[in-house]
Amino acid sequence: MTERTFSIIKPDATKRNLTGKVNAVIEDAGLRIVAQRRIQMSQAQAEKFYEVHKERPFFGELVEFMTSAPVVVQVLEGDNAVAKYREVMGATNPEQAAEGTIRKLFALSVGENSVHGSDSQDNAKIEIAQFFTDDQIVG
Ligand code: RTP
Ligand code: MG
Repeated sequence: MTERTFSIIKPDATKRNLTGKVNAVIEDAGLRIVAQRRIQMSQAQAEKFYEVHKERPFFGELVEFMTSAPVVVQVLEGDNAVAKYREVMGATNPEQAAEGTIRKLFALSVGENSVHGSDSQDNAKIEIAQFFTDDQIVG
């Protein structure tokens, strides 16, 4: 089933000029980038986006990292896009990520792990709406 997921190319990747290389892996996997914008996340935006993790010990570090440099926010479309993109991203910890995944190829550590992808269709809808209006998504 064609669906959409939300992606962020994180600061460690934008700082190393890897946006195009990450996008090539996304497109080679059959996902279509149907919206994309480079932004500097504010502290409030990052805190809201990662609200589910606010009690976790790494929350402060995570917000600091996500606001440390520009990020690229994206909407990806394709067959089973949510699950497919999680597969393409690889495990949260790059040491456990499978060969050929974005995190295996590019991530520096469990914190600086190059990309975010929604973990469910419900969260994908919520996350997309935080950064894009419907008319900004062109499928
Ligand atoms: P994401 O939400 O960014 O797509 O990553 P994920 O689902 O694979 O991982 P999640 O458990 O949702 O954690 C969100 C992000 O928090 C950072 N993190 N740091 N220092 C740590 O132990 C730690 N654990 C998680 C990572 O940047 C992770 O992607
Ligand atoms: Mg997550």
